[in-house]
Amino acid sequence: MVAKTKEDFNGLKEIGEICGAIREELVHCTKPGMTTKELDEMAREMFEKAGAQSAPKGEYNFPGYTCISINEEVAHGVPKNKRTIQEGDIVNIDVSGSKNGYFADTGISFVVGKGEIILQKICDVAKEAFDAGLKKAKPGAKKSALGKAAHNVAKQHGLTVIKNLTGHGIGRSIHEEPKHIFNYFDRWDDEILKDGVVIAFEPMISTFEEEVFQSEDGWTLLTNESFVAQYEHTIILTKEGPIITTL
Ligand code: M1C
Ligand code: CO
Ligand code: CO
Repeated sequence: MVAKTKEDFNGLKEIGEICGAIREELVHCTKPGMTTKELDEMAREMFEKAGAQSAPKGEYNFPGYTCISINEEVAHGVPKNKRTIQEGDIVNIDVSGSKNGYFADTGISFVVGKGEIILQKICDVAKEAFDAGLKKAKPGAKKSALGKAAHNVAKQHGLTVIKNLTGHGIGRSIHEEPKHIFNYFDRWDDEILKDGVVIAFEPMISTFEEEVFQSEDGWTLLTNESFVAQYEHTIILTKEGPIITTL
C-alpha cells in the first residue's frame, strides 16, 4: 500500500510494534530443549492479548501462528511438538500479523548458544545486507537498488543470496504490490519506489545455493545443503526517511 493518512501511519505502526514485540519475546525465550510449538503458543497468546491476528494463519491457513524454521529449514517452518531446539541450531522466527486491517511482517535468524562460526556469520551478514538495502530505500529510487545492495554485501563476504524468494509490498494485506523486492539486482526491474510505499524487505543470505524448494509438508522451504539466514522488517518509505514499523 501507499500510506497517506495519519490513520494509515498509526495503524501500520500499531501492528508493527505488536509483531516486533512478539518476535523479540520469542527470540528471548528460545532455549535448548524447547519445542517450536511451545514458542508458537506464546505468540498465539501475545496476538490474542494485543487484539491482533496472525497473518500466516488468517491469510494462508498456515498450521501455526508464526513460521519457525530450524537448520535445514529456510523459511515457512511449521511449529511442531516433536521439533526440539538444540544448542548450536540456527533458528529463524518470522512473525507477521494484522490489526484493524493493517499488516506487518518481521523476521530474524539467530544461533542458539554456541554454534558453528559460519552460522553466526550469515546472521550478521543478513543484518548488514538489510542495512545496506535500507540506505537505498527512498521515494524516487529504483526498487532494484535494494537487492543490488544486499547481494553486494553477501558477495563481499564470500556468500550469496536466495534468488527465488523475495521481499514484498505489504500494508492492507500481507503480500501485495509491489510484488517482489528481489535480494539481487534484477535488470528488468525498473520500478520506482513511491512516497509512502510500504514494503517488507527480507534479505536471505546463503552459504552457496541460490534456490529453495518446497518440502513434502507443502509449507517448509529447504535447500539441499546450504545454510540460510534471513533478516526482515516492514518499512514505510517517506521523504523524511524510512520508518521501520517492526523495530
Ligand atoms: C520468503 C521466504 C518467505 N512472513 C513470511 C514472508 C515470506 N518469507 O513474507 O516473510 C510469509 C509467511 C506466510 C506463510
Ligand atoms: Co516474514
Ligand atoms: Co515477508
